[in-house]
Amino acid sequence: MSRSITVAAAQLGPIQMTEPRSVAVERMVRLMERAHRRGVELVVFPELALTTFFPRHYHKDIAEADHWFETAMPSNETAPLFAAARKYGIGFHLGYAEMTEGGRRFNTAILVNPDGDILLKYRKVHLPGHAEYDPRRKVQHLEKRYFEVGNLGFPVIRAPMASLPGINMGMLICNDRRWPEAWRVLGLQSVELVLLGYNTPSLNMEAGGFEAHHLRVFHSHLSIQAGCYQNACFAVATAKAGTEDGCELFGHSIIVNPQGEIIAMATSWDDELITADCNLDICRLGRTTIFAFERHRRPEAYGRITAQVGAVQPAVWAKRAAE
Ligand code: ING
Repeated sequence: MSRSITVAAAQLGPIQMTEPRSVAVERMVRLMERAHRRGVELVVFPELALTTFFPRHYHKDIAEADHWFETAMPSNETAPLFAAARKYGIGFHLGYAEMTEGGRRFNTAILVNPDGDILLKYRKVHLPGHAEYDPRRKVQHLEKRYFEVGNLGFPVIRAPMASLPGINMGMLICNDRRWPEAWRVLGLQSVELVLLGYNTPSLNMEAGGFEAHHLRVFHSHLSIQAGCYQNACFAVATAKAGTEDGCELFGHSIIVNPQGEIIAMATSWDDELITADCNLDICRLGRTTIFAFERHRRPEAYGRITAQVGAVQPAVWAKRAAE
């Protein structure tokens, strides 16, 4: 009997600044109902799924952004999600802005089972963008201003989900997907299913040079497909999409298998559910052959990866004087 689970990316269309959490949660509950009708057992919502992507807005006093954060999970506003999970017997992943009791701010994701247990929490490690107002940018990207670097590492948990007694699940958030180190830390914990949400502008907002528009989606898919192939795992990658307060985010949510193949993709930039049956047993081929880490990895050659932050200049070749 194969270890199979039916998963869904529950892509969200835009959430405007003025849209209350209750409306976003209602939209997500509708997507869970649709997921239930399709026999889905685990739903993945986007990064910062409860609000607009507020790091595009500058606040001199970051406390002015506190209303974008959740101080409790679940809360009154998010309780309907937990209720729907219980009603339909569906697990879910939710990305949101977390304010801890001590007042620390993280870009966070949780994995919740149908009983409402929070099985895993992850706080985004790779925060793109900048911390101070950048006048050169058409749109700000102030994640480094509003969030601390995640302090939970890249955890993987083996937990019951759907009809299976145990699935190895881990999470990434948005920019993390572009960093192979993040995927490999999950892979070194035998991850089988990576859940990730993203909010990614469809245009390059930095004044760093021209980038053809189609490359935005290409780079996102390339990163996820490579991560899955090189770590022999599935991924469910869910966008918040559409135009939020004039800023366009691309959709193209995907579900990817351990061969790096896209097995489902969203085609709208609105609320959309894409689903796939994932036979987790097919992770085994990569893990026992080309990516049998214990047989093939050579950590003694990888020192630079943790010893350095930025790149150094290479040695310069010079022709040897005749001996
Ligand atoms: N968004 C973007 C992402 O990594 C970005 C930021 C876009 C970085 C394009 C580089 C290139 O998908 C978030 N929220 O990380």
